[in-house]
Amino acid sequence: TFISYASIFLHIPILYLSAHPYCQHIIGQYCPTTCGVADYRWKYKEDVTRDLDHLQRELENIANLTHGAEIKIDYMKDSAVSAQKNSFYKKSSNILEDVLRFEKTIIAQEQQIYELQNLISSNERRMLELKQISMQLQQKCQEPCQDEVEIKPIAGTDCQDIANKGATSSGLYYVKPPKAPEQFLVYCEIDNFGRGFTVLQRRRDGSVDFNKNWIQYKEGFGYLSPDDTTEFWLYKKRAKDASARLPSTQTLVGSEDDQYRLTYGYYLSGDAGDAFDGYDFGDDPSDKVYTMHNGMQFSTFDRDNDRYDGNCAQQDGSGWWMNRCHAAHLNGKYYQGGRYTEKDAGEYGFDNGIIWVTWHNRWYSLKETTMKIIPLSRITAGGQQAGVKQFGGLGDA
Ligand SMILES: [Ca+2]
Repeated sequence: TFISYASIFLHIPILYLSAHPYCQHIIGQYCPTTCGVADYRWKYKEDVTRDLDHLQRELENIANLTHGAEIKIDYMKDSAVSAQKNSFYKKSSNILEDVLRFEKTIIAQEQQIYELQNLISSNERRMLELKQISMQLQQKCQEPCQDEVEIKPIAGTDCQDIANKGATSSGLYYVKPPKAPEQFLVYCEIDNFGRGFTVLQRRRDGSVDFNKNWIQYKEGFGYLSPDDTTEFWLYKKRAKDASARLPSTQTLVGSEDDQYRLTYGYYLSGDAGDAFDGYDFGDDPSDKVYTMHNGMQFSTFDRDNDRYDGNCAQQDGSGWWMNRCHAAHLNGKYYQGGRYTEKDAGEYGFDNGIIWVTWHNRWYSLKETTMKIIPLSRITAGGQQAGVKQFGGLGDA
């Protein structure tokens, strides 16, 4: 095409000269004249014209092609824009979102894996510790077993029998009443006069919850200690039958068939008075009858044997010889400060403390109590004032 352009410039004068075809005859033969040049150039006119035509067509083609290309480019631009706007863009952004989501999932899973690894290693540590403890225990178990609690060697039918056999100090003893199927452990209080008391109940710090069900009261609960530092309810513990368990105090409590009825026919005077005999609160003429405990059956929240329309044991949170309901309530809720109010009493708002109403009013909860059993023979033998007074000497002022 470079040659073709050169041709265009050369042929412009030729075309002009070709308007004078006759001059070739006038101008000389040897030295090329203008006409000669023109004539010489004329011979190429046809080729040049053809070249020009060809060139023009080429140019036109190029122009057409350029136009088409422009259209194509425009179209492509449009397509690109619309594609970006439409499916492609959406697709790619969806893919992006998916990728992000996967990345997040991967990160979360990596975190989980990390946490699990930590858990595994902490578990491994703990297992190691447990193995060590287990090894220590195994070593200990290989040593001959020694009871760390001192249990006195003398045994008897009850604590008085034990005292009669020569025991002089309080502590843990085995007793086996004649009808009991097996011996069981009790705390015996033995005083300097050789009197033995079987401790039935001990309250001293509120460490044991006395809101227990029938079976628990039947089996006993809390903790026995050789130095009288713990709280418990021993009654019926490891004994199928209360009368078998306590033959020498058979008038105190009945058998389970009779719901462990309290038969408390005696009380020798003490500072605390006899709350078991009921109390006239001044609310109702029948107060004393309604609150005496003598002859009452034992009740727990799941065994209502009281003489009240409702459930005294449930309302007052204890197991006790409920009437409707009580003047004495030694299995009541422990209140650290002693004094308490209806608000403190919780859901039911009744006097649910450790109460001995002939000594303190019903809104004072005793801080220490002990219930002890003594043989009936000792009462009838006389001279038991001090012992029973101790029974009444509950708590503090
Ligand atoms: Ca009832």
